Amino acid sequence: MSEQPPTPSATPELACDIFCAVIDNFGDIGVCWRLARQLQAEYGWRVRLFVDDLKVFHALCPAVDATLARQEALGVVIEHWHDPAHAGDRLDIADVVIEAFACELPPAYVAAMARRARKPVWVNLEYLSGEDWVADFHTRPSPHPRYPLEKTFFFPGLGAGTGGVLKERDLDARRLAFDAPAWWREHVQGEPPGADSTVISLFAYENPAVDSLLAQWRDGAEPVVLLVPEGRISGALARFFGVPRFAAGTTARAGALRAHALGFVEQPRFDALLWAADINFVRGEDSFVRAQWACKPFVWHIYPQADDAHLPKLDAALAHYTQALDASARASTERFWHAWNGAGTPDWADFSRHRRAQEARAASWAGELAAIGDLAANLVTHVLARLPRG
Ligand code: TRH
Repeated sequence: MSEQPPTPSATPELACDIFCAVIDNFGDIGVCWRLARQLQAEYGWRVRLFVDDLKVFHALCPAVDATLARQEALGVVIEHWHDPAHAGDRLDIADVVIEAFACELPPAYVAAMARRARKPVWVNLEYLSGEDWVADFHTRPSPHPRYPLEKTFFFPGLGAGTGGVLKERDLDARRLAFDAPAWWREHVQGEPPGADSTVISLFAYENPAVDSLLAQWRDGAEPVVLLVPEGRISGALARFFGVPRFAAGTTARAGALRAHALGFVEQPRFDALLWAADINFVRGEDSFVRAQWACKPFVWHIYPQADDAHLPKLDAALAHYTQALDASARASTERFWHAWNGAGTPDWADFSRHRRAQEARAASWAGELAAIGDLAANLVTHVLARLPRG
């Protein structure tokens, strides 16, 4: 969509309000916070972020004080959206209004949008899916039933014709400048493991397949070093190693497996975990995207939905990612991802046999994904084309 990404100097300094309702976990605010920072830092927009759960936000950005109604962090104004009808201390309507993931805007805010002389550009930011239909629905307009307002649906995606996914301008440069020894000293109090070890990061929901996988790593011929951010999978690690808690700072060993529990870090530091590992297990939406930019093989634990609605999304992502692999590596990756998402038992030996091919593919896939353009750039282009003149 944006072969020519908009440059900050060519972009008017717009006011932008983003509304985010946290459903669960970290993904909703994770995506909104990343987008807010990018619009502010890369385009100079004045961004205000309405969030209904500041405690979850605090985990991603410790500077956020969960007791404050209004505050600023990293150049973004943050409002505690304490009630669905609440629309800030003053009813200031921005030039650009983003409702994330179909959260409903406060009725008074929508009414004021309709009264504004220059109507705001109103965007509903959808969840990411790699499915083909996304390109057809991306940027479709939806006129408001009562007001002279139009909202458009902006779809993140993994294929041409979609909104793409977020990627900061300096991300590749930061990845290439990653100081691995410093990271290992800070987070694991030691030097990076030798080349004979496979380093795996594990960020996942509770997963019945994890016990089998831990046992395979323990009993394998190659040393495995596991990096586990504290969270929903930690209980399974504690049970496996027979320790009361697998809390940050814990190290446990069994056979060829050494596992380190890590503290949850602020969002800008999350990528370094992915860069430190050889293979990344990620989940949800935002960490799934970051794993793709890390240019390392990855395994996705997709957010489970009712009626298995997530399974076509899993297969769509697999189709993009494995496209250039040979039939055997492709089938093995599919088997492993399916097993990690509830269909079968993961077979590490089968999966890791294709490691070199997966590494090459992870790098080429990141290049293909980048060709769609970064979501923030695509969104800015979309907004500028719809901004009322005058
Ligand atoms: O937390 P998630 O599972 O989030 C979600 C939500 O469940 C949401 O409702 C659902 O719709 C969506 O998934 C699909 O996974 P995700 O999206 O990867 O978000 C995790 C965020 O946490 C991501 O921004 C990275 C960040 N993070 C840190 O900042 N520090 C850390 O130490 C870790 C482990 C993660």
